[in-house]
Amino acid sequence: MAHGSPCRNVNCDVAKSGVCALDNDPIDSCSEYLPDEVALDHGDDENEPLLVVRPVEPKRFLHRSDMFNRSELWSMQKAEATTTVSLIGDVKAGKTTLIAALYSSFCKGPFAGYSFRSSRTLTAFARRHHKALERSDLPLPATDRTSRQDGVGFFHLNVVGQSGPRHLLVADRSGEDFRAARRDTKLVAELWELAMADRICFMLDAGKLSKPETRAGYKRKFKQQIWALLNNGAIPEKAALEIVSTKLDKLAPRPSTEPILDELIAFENTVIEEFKAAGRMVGVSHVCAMPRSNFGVGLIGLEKLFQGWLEPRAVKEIAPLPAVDPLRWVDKMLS
Ligand SMILES: Nc1nc2c(ncn2[C@@H]2O[C@H](COP(=O)(O)OP(=O)(O)O)[C@@H](O)[C@H]2O)c(=O)[nH]1
Ligand SMILES: [Mg+2]
Repeated sequence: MAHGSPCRNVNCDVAKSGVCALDNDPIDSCSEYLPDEVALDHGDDENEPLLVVRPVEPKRFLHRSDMFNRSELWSMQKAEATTTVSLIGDVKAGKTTLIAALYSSFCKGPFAGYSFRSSRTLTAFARRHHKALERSDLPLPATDRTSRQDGVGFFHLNVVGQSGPRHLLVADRSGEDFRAARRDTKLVAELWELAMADRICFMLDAGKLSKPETRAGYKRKFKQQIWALLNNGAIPEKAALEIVSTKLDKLAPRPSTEPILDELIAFENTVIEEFKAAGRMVGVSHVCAMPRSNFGVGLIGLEKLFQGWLEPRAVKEIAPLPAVDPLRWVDKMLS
């Protein structure tokens, strides 16, 4: 039998014609017809390429690990229940340093009653932290300036506490964006992340209140920032509001390590009253994330701040209110 032919009879052309030379029909009733043999691999064809079976490697997807942009944010929020915190503050108010300090706290171990589980933005955290600690040519450590071109980015932290695992997203936007929106309220609409924030923190640079020459101007700008956002509908009703006063070390003149808070508290109280008049509650936190003016002061308020951010909030009442004097029976069921 010619190799490759299903028939032992060399005169049979069944492979091509499909007709048995001995007129057997069906073909496999012929005793010479052995189609199965064809299927066998005789292993005598030296030119046949070797079939190499390689183990299938599982695909690995590496995360960029940089700050989330808008589309990455949506996919995260679709997959997990998240708490989003937005930091609002002028240039150099201490937003990025605060974020780096929270990351650095988790690098040391459990923090504020939570343990670190994972982060999808580790590189972004590490870069900010590195910059804050780096022994550079600068006279003092500093974080990279977040610029207007950067837009808004989100840091992600997945931690676990007594209430179970939590996903925290912290928005970091350039102070220049907030400053621009304060001066031209048409730009307020571009601060899109505020609409989805669970908590909005107004970052108050307490260092600016320590100097009589900057105090009055800074207080005015701080309030202007709040009103520009409130009056233009950028602060959602559902968001918890908080004044986060930063750089408390600047209120502790050496050799004292106790910040003098009178001026700060008096100003915070006027802002709280203004919020109250507008029908909004606002909390206050005091922090020192990098005591570079007075190291004796140490870190202040980070644990309490973080716990407040992840505090479970009252679930909103989503049941519809009963209709007044309903006409339809279906509406009467609610009352
Ligand atoms: N003394 C002191 N300086 C701080 C503190 N937090 C931040 N800074 C400094 O303030 C400057 C601006 O901080 P940064 O976090 O970049 O501000 P951002 O523009 O709001 O992100 C940096 O030089 C920081 O080192 C603090 O708690 N104490
Ligand atoms: Mg910044």
